[in-house]
Amino acid sequence: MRKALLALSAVLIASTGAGAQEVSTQEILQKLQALEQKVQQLEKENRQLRKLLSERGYAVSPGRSTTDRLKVGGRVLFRGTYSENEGKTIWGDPANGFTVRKARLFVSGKVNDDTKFKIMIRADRGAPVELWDAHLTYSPSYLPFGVKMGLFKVPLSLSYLKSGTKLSLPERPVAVNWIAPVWRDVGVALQTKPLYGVKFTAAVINGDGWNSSKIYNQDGKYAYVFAADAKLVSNDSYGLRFRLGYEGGTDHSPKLVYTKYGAVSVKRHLIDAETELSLKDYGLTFMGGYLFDNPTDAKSSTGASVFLGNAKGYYIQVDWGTFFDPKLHLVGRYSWVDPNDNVDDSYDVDYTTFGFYYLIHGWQTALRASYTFAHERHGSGTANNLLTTEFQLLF
Ligand SMILES: [Ca+2]
Ligand SMILES: [Ca+2]
Ligand SMILES: [Ca+2]
Repeated sequence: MRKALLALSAVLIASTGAGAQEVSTQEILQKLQALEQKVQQLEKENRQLRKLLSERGYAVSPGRSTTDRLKVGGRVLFRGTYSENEGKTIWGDPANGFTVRKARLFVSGKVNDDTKFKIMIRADRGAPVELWDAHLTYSPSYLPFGVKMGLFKVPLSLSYLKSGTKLSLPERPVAVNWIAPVWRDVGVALQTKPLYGVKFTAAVINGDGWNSSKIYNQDGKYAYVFAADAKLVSNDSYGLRFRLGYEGGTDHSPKLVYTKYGAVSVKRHLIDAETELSLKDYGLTFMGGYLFDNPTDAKSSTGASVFLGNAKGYYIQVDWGTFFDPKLHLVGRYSWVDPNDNVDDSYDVDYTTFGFYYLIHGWQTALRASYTFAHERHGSGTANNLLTTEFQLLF
């Protein structure tokens, strides 16, 4: 660093125009020496300041250390829940209590200008450490598209692709959580950006989702995902984004909603349309989505056919960054889902959620809280409304 600085100043001194010819070599050397002393003095002061800081318990490092080549980071998400009932919460966790909802570490970076990678491990809720992301992206300038391969988020739902660190409410809409493939899978994805703000994605994935056993294409069949994503408007005052996704092929994920009805594998014909509208002058962001799946060839674990109806669902959400404190956002959401239309009503629900988040230090240190009114649309209701509070730390 210092040598580069000195070389630069030598060039500057040597190139200061007509006057430069009158400067003798001796004078240049003297100036360099003076400069060298100043740099040494600065370095000394820098060391002293760092020492002082560390003595006072501070470390001198950026919050999320980033270099061109390597970025190391992670997060801890602490959660407390209070449910009306004693059993499981509407999200499947045991009711009432504290948990470490997310504990994650990642390394990402560039191998060169064309090749990026990311590896993330997690130990959510204290589960054994497991691989959660492991992918390479190769996007050389001579190709009109980039290729992503490995273990990554199924690139379908706008809600799911939004980073979990920037969610307005503790969980994604129930319609998305139940119908969209909100899990990781292994495969290859092509992505191209033919116009500014427009992105097309096509992926071939195992369709076996992710589970705690090894990641393989256990049924030998594939799932296919296509998505179009467009930022139709993006300026200082407004933002409008739309994403349309389709999943076909065989989905055999252990997290399929159809496992509620005994089907472990289906052919998907899923359409997911989601949009986000921001009115930045008012701190308002609206989101909405509609999902529809027509599953065919549903099979139980023994290979027997299972008769399923269509799955349908939607959500609307508003996020308001309050004018009296821009760190405080108020959020409301309504989400409706029928995972088995015209066949089974036992899981037809709608959830109405109110909440807030407070960005103490951006998303790096944030609080979230929400209350969900969980409504079972058929049969006798269950007392299962849920209060959730969260503290998030990114590093
Ligand atoms: Ca498969
Ligand atoms: Ca139903
Ligand atoms: Ca209820």
